[in-house]
Amino acid sequence: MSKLPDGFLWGGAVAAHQLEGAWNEGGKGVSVADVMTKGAHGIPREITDGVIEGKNYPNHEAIDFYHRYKEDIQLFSEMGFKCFRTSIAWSRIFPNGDEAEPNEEGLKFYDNLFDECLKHGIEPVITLSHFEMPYHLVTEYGGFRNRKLIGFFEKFARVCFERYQDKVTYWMTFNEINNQANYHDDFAPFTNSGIKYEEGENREKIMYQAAHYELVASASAVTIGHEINPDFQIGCMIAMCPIYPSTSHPKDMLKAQKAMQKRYYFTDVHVLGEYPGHMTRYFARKKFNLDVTEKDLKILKNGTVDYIGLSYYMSFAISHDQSDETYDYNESKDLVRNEYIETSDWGWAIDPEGLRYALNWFTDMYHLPLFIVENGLGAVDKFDDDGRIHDDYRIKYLRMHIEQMIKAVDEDGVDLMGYTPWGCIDLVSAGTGEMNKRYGFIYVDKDDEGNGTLERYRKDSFYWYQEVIASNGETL
Ligand code: P53
Repeated sequence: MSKLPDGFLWGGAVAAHQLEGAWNEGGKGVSVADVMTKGAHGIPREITDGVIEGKNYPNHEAIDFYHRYKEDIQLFSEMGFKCFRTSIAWSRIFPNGDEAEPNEEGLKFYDNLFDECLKHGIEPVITLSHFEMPYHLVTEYGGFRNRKLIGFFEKFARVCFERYQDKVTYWMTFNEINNQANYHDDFAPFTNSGIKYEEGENREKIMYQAAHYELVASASAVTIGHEINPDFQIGCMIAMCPIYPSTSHPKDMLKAQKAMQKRYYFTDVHVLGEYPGHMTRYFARKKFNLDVTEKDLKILKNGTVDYIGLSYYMSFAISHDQSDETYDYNESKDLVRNEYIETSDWGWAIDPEGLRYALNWFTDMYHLPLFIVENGLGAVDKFDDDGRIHDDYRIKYLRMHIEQMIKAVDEDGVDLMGYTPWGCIDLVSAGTGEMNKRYGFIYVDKDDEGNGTLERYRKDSFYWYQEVIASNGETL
């Protein structure tokens, strides 16, 4: 007897900009992902002023899913996927983001894609905004620092909900909205919110303002979606990296708790429809004077989510700073290495128990169904002499996490909807732009310089995951 419920949504997850390619086909506009070059571990991706000739923009072609999706969905079907998580590239639907009418060719592409999934009995799970807003919204409006973006997002959401109301039931609004808690780096504010900081700006205040507009836009979309189809399940999407105290020193404990509050208040607003007291007091102490209207607060209250989508890759650890009694969180400075945990080749802490902890934490805090919509190991894969890819390291990582996930459901009573490992087919890394940081069950022949046949190959993990799904998690 399986310990997971019948109908558990096994599948895989991707995002439009990381696999579709065809960046300027079908009437698509330039997105924020199209102006990011390739970086590497420790080397940030450059955010260029528009698309500059001669630079390496890995998302432009990606793995050409736009032209090959039928073949790829066939492979997902072969693995037994019950669902497939992807996103709708906003700039395929509204190339500039502020048009009066949507782009029919873009809408048609997703009709075809969702039909293809449904044909194979695969439920589409759709993120509306996954690091790919139209670049025009950055240059013309300053991204989500501008209140006008709420209206543009609402319109985009409404068009998608109406068009796909009979094809898609599971939705998410903003992918990993809380990544921008790290506003010290340029990456997350740009990918989450389309924000490019000027020299000397108050980065933190601008981030909180942008996040507020996004939270309002999200809540408004939830309300619109439920009006269009009351059966819609609309979730938020949170990047879950639990933050542990580095020791049992009470000040480390408190520091970890305060850090968790700063990194996860986004979830409180999505789920409870209001800001927690620690945040309103923090905004007041910092004299941020955010633009938050009475109407916004009503929208937040009315548009609470149906479930929490989460990514889980790693945990963090933190220690207090002797000189700082405020316990304010600085993600790029405060985190320390956890000596009990090994890391991936990209420095991400591998911590399967952390997944069980995270699932319990969300359940205790919010009492909502959860959906693990990303988890996985980025690794370099090589063909062996027998012409195959023996990715036992990936199988090991996933097995350990699925074991903890099952304990959370079976022993702890967590209400879990499904599990979609990240990058079920190799794709462009979001953080570094590399192809070589691979997550897939399916190998794609393409390297970091853009060379390769784009041919697909089944890795060992492909056959392993097929068994996992067929046995509903019994055979690991
Ligand atoms: P890559 C940071 C921390 C946790 C998740 O990431 C993150 C990031 C951003 O790098 O992103 C999510 O490709 C995101 C995906 C992304 C995936 O994790 O940097 O939702 O778009 O590809 C893995 O290895």
